[in-house]
Amino acid sequence: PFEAAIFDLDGVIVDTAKFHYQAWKRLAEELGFAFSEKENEQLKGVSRMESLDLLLRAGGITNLTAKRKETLASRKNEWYKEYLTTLTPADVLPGVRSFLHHLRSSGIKTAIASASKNAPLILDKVNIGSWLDVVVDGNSIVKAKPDPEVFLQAARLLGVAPFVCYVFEDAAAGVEGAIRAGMRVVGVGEEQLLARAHLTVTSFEQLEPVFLLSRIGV
Ligand code: B16
Ligand code: MG
Repeated sequence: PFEAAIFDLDGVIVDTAKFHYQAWKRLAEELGFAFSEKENEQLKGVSRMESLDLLLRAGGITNLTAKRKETLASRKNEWYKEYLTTLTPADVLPGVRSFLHHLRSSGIKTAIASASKNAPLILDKVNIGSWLDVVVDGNSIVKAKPDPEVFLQAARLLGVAPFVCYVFEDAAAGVEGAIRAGMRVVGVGEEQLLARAHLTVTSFEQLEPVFLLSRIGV
């Protein structure tokens, strides 16, 4: 059975993943090292402070105080929020709105499960709040993906069991978290990066919504 669709936000609903990368790259450059898109892949879906740790490790920087790390993370977040000011409803990724429409008219519940503390701001800017039953984000969870917490909380708030949920994720950490939550996962992105997903699509546009619904068992 398929009763609920749980969406990651950054990189699935809206292309904010590129802004995260731009801001982390800018921080790395300021600290004196280059940071590639490939290295950035492991930061996707991971919390802000854990992302910073991964970035510093990639740059060979150790022994920073907690206070210095806080400063660096807020610097990155200020730049990220600066990039977000350009966001409009037109930045919702191709096929997402019509997929949400199909789900809702088939009686499927919808939720966001994001690691981001900026999720409310982003959802407000792209104006899709009315398509969603539940939003769980970085402000209400303790353990970041790959921990299943964010997905389990979404299912609980939707009032459904994990096994009737499909999760849509662009990050390996998120795919892992959804599997640990006992849910089925559709990877959105490159198949080799999301190998553990039950099905992978390159975008919501790739499959006609009706076809996708039948593929995943409505
Ligand atoms: P923030 P998602 C995640 O969002 C991003 O993929 C990840 O790159 C980011 O570090 C994390 O949110 C925290 O975001 O700094 O805005 O609180 O993909 O889970 O929607
Ligand atoms: Mg994501």
